[in-house]
Amino acid sequence: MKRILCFLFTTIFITSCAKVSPPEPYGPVPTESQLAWHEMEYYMFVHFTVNTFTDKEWGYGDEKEEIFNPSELDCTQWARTAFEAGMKGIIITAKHHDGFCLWPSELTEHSVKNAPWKEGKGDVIMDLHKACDDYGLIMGVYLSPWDRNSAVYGTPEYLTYYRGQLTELLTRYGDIFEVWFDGANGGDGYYGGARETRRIDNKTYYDWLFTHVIVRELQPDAVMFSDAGPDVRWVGNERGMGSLTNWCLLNRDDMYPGGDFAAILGEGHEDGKYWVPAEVDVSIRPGWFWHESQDSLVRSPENLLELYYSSVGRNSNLLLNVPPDKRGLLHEKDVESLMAFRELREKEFESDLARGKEVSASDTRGRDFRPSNVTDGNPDTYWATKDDVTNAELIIDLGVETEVNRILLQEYIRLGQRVRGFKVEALVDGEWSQLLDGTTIGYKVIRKLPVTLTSKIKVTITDSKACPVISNIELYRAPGE
Ligand code: FUL
Repeated sequence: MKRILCFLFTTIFITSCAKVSPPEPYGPVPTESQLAWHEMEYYMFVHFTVNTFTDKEWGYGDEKEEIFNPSELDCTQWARTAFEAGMKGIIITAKHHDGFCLWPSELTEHSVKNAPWKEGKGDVIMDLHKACDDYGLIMGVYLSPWDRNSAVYGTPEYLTYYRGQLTELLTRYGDIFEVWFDGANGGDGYYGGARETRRIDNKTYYDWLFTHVIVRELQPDAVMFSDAGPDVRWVGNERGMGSLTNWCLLNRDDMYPGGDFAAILGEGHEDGKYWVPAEVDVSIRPGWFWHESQDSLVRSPENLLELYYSSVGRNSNLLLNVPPDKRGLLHEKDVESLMAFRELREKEFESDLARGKEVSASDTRGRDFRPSNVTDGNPDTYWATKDDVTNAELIIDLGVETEVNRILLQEYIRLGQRVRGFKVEALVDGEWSQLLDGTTIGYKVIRKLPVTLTSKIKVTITDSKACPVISNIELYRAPGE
């Protein structure tokens, strides 16, 4: 009898101590570069070229180099502003559709080297690279595939030129975090004096896979953006609107930049074969380039906060364009708005009311995956259920009656994006009252809730592709409501 008891106790002891294995990844998962990209969340777009001086949005390609002559160009001011605004990096139009290069490319005469600025000795990309380094920011480059200046645009020779330019940009300026390929393609232009319309087949002309290999070789840690990825996708609009249902997944095999895909880019594909999260690109002004007539039309701090909710709050990154003016400086109006937006944002998320609070769950995988991992402030720990559970609830005990009106949720995306549906309830007068009905989560969602006085918040994962893995839940009482 003694022996049987001893055996039983030992078995129970060993079983309870056995380490439960983490869930297997489900579906596509992000690469390390994509994970680092997700964490950047908010960074600056800089549109600057001859257009700044001609008051245009798209230069024809025949602009004289002499017109590029900023009187006070100061990339340090751009980087300082981005840093003080809480941004993590800057992506610059190294070359826009007009073909003018902001660096002294050896492959064309149409660049800063023939401009009066710094007597042709200037290099905006180098200046920005140094300024970014000084402020701990990282730099990205936009190299427009469409080039209205190049005489060879539309022929195979242009691809050699384009890739040569890309090689210069990816080898001269340190680490590049994102390479931005836009989808505007072909049309009328100067084309070395031909002044004609050139159409290309954007599905085949650029032979993108070849170009991707060059980027991977020269900057293995960079992500590449376009309508179709391969690493980061366009969100499908330039209004700053991420999609409420937003899968980081995309079936991109048959997609290409400049195709007619805007309608599906917001949501992505629930059954997508690749991890290709969405980036929201939007301008602080009506135009992408600076126009004096738009100095009075800079987005207000409140408007920027709404953009933040509709981008970062919807599982997307926010690439906010702030165009330098003719002086080569970010305009005072834009800077003022950015700083006030930072203050608003800080007040909005001043104190996480869920941090360190007790959490219980209807199901838990094991000790390492305990419910309180979602309120421990550690992005590397998460709550997970057993493999066969795809519907489960968490209750955060706030201890005392507390007012809340914002919730932030994150999945542990190293294991894939899983959640299809969730809801949020609050205990009000002893009854559960529903505050929110949501769909996907992904890297991060931040949602507004009605102002609610409660002591307990319940988050129910109502539908998930595989057992849910939730790394973080935060609750806030934002002011002003
Ligand atoms: C588009 C361009 O045509 C616009 O001028 C702007 O640069 C925007 C961000 O991308 O493709």
